[in-house]
Amino acid sequence: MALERSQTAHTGRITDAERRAWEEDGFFLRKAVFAADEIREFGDAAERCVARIHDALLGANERYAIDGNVYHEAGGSTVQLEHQPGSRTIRVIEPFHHLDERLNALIDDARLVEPMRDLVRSERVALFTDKLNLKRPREGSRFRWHQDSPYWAHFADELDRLPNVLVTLDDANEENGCFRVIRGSHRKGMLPGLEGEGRLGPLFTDPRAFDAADEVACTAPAGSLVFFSPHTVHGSQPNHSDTRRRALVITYQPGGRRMFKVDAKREAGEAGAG
Ligand SMILES: O=C(O)CCC(=O)C(=O)O
Repeated sequence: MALERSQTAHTGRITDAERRAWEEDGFFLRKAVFAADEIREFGDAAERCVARIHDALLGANERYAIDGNVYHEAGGSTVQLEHQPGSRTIRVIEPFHHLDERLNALIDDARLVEPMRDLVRSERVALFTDKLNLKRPREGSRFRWHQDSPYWAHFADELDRLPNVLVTLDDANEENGCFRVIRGSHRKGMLPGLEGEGRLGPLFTDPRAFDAADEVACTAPAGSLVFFSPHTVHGSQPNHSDTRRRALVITYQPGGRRMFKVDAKREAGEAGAG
């Protein structure tokens, strides 16, 4: 399905067309918001985070497996490794903001915070959580269809005030596993999960609960932003290409509230960590 209705090149508060896309589609895309030198800085910073986590994995850390997927609590983050048995490749780091100053500063960038004031429905916004998703060439695995709201339902009261923004760190296309959404799937709130598929199954959305014909592949150049609702069904395919596909996913909330994985408050914007 074509993207046109949900994409703009705007950088400030959200436009009327974006508001309509948010309400009707559950997402909108802003292409090429960051300049080439900034994108390079973010990519370098992401690799510094990976290096710090690799160091942390060499020290004492808690390791566990759920449904065969390996996780570590290391360096102040939850770290997921790629799924192949014995893989040491890092797939997800949550949170990442404490690992690198450049990425910590990005959380306060007006190009993220200004639209978030509208989506959070508060002039004061704070960080809820932040993830670095790394799809390495040939090894990066899929993200199954899911909503974020069921993960957060036991923690947060106002699920509809937890908007996400995905920042592409590399050009994202169908071959390297670009981000995908199900247009309009946010409108029914939390959808049923999978049954009989292990402990994680209930967190993946039952495909009978949405229409696969509404799938949109968010192909976009590096430095683009996809804003999406916590109820929007989303996921992505494996990286079958020789190019990496890295992305940040940052979730905001009204100011004055504590973060999801860290027992501290992190205001964003002018009042942020600076
Ligand atoms: O990075 C992706 O392609 C998927 C991200 C995602 O589903 C998530 O972080 O919840």
